[in-house]
Amino acid sequence: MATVLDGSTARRLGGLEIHRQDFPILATRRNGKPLVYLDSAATSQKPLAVLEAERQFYETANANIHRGVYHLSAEATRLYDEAREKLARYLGAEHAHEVIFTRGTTEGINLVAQSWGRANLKPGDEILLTEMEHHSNIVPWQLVAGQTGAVVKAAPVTDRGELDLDGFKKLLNGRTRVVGIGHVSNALGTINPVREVADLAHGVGAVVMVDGAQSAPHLPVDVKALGADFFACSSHKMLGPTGMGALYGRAELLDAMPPWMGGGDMIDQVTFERTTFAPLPAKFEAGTPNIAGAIGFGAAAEYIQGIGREAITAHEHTLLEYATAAVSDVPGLRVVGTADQKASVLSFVMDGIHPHDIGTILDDDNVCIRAGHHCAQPLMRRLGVPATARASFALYNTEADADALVKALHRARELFG
Ligand code: C6P
Repeated sequence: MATVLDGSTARRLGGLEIHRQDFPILATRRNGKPLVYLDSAATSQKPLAVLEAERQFYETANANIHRGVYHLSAEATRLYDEAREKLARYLGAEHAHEVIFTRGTTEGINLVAQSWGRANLKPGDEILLTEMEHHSNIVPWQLVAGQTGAVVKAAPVTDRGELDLDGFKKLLNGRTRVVGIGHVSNALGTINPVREVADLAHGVGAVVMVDGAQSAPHLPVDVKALGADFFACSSHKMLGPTGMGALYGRAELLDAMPPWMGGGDMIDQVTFERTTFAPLPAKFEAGTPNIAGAIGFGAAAEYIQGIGREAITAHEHTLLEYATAAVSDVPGLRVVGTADQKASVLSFVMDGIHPHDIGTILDDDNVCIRAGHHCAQPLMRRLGVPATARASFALYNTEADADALVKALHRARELFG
């Protein structure tokens, strides 16, 4: 049974309901059942503002950027540059050229590992991560460790899924050159104390790579206040199109870094003997970029800011608390990840039912959740579970979605006994 809401909670939950109509997919039904989309940590749904921005670009301004002398190319370039400024504002970057457009968080972290890492790491240097990192913030570092002789270490997490700060401090030392940390864990929802970690890392001269894939959509992000040297995020988790992302880097770091991909648009002069490179941000954007994607991404950032990130954070927090209380009534269900500070993710296991079976049964009720290791195998191993079922919330979810989740979980319980 769902927890009964008091009046003020209900009002707060209803506060963002008006925005549901901006997301056409939420009005779809399957077998007569409304869509209950609880997998926004995997990818978010898209509002009309984003769909329209891309459509309008293709209908009225489509041309390649930085190349044509004709008006259409100038307009495409203007829209692309404007999108970068929107993302810089969204992330709190001081300069637009500190924002590099990428294909997503994964590419952003690989860029830092391959460009900064290969130029700066040497044998014996240490790369300090945490046990709750997504594979995207592990594997790129292992690759560059293999190339440079550096070593990857992982700071421990507690049974509740919080970073063990003492354990982190024990591993941090003068050999630590880079600290990689997820702002919000995709598997558990834990919000990490990034500022504290960044201050400690800077104290030993390390640079800080923040994986912002799960924080940029849900929390007010200010890269300066966080102390991030690098911050990567994905458009598709932030109501924007797929195949698009942003990497923030401090200008003096990016300036000193070599390009990691070569091609058109990133050069100054090319001869067969030698090439000189364009200034930021072009140095890191070889080839024709995802122009429409950038414009859609900018529209998504603007849409979120129009609603207000504080309001979104508060809404999702209330919903997470509501859903967490409500699922506790399901027999044999255990929440995995009970950190004090959490955002938007509810991971759980159920006695006698594999998470994949939970996901399949819920799908009969048109309730979409994710089941699996969530690309965080070391974390699953640490917590002693092969996989979890995960419901994740966004600004368009309501208490009715949480109620549908709980109802479907009771049905799963009945089916499996
Ligand atoms: N997490 C999830 O269901 P890309 O694929 O590059 O947009 O994002 C990768 C990534 C990096 N870090 C974190 C913390 C993430 O959550 C993700 C993507 C999805 O949890 C797909 S595995």
